[in-house]
Amino acid sequence: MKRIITFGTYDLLHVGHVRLLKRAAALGNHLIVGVSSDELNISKKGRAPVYSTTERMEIVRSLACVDDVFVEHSLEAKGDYILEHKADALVMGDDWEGRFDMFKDLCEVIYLPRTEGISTTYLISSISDRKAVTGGI
Ligand code: C2G
Repeated sequence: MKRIITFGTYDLLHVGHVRLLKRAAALGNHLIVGVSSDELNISKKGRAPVYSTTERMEIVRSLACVDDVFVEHSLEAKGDYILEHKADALVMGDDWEGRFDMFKDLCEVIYLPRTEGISTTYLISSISDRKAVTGGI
């Protein structure tokens, strides 16, 4: 049994998220996802997610490739989460390349290529542009 852990906000779930989660799941037998809290996003990114922590957790939990979800309250607590969930490997998109190498003494650390051309930030601006074109209806 190989347990994989990964972390993310997963706001406005899109194919980039789903592909990352499917590829992470395929590296083991059990996928655990730390979904970052609204407070964590506000403090680190300066904006609240569109969907709340509870909604984002419900959406991620409903994916067939996901076995378990929990709230990620702190970016710095990854070592504790890895130990608590008995993870054998930490998987992240390569926008985080090198950032979690300090956990290599706790578990394997794997960075996977991101999907090009899609992001939550892009979706938010693209949706608001459409609203402007249609007069906000
Ligand atoms: N991702 C991807 N391709 C994209 C967008 C995202 O592969 N086009 C991946 C990211 O690399 C990440 C996961 O999907 O591994 C979740 O992305 P975000 O929701 O943007 O999460 P993020 O804000 O990077 O995580 O400890 C990390 C924090 O929880 C924040």
